Amino acid sequence: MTGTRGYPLSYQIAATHSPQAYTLAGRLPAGLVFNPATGLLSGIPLESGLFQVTLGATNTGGTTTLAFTLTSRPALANQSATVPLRQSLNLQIASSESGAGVTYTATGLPSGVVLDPASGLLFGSPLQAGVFTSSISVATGGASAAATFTLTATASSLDLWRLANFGTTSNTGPAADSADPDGDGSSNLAEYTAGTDPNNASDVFKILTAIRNVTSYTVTASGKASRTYVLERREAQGSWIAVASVGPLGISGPVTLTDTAPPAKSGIYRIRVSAP
Ligand SMILES: [Ca+2]
Repeated sequence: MTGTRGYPLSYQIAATHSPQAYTLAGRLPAGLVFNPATGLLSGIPLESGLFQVTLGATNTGGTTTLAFTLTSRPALANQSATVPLRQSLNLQIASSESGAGVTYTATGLPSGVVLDPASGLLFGSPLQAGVFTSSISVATGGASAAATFTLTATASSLDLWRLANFGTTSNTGPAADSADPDGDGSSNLAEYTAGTDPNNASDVFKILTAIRNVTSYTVTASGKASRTYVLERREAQGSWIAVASVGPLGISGPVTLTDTAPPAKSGIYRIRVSAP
């Protein structure tokens, strides 16, 4: 007979020839009781393992016995967690068991995530994005239970951008944030933000024209869809102040920003581009 720790269980001894009483020898898991008058075994097992007992049925003709194994499985539910790609994690597989003599297994984890079989702790950091349905088990005292642990490792938009442009989500080598594989002077992180192609030196965020009139200063720059552009100005000893803003752009194309009150003396301008 098999039950699960923490869940109600009942078992009626079946015997022929109208038994008058029943016997049970051996140890039952805590929480189960045996009724010798009715032969009913019932309760909620409070421990896991294999329990060897001997059942007996008695009538006027004598007693018949039967060796019987009661399996009380650990409780182990399907469970899930969502973690960011490459971020370290500490996830405890939840079960009814703890302490010495408990063993966990897990298969199908993303690379970078490992299991401590004694504690059921999943640790490390996922190196693959996606949904991983891991088969998990917990065993103690000869009884075991199986379930699934669904681990979702989510990729950020920057991860997905790296994957699209460099075939990897790893922030290393030519795909590193600080790298400039096309040699256009703009780092990968800057190209991600600007929405430009990190593998094409001619596609880079740049000022196209700058025109100073008597009452205005107008700058055009290469614009990309969904990006926002802010023209900022600084005068001597001053701080940067925003003087014009355009975006988010609906489509890619030149973006025009005008300072309608340029300083009488000199000033420095820059354009800040931001991604959604
Ligand atoms: Ca570049």
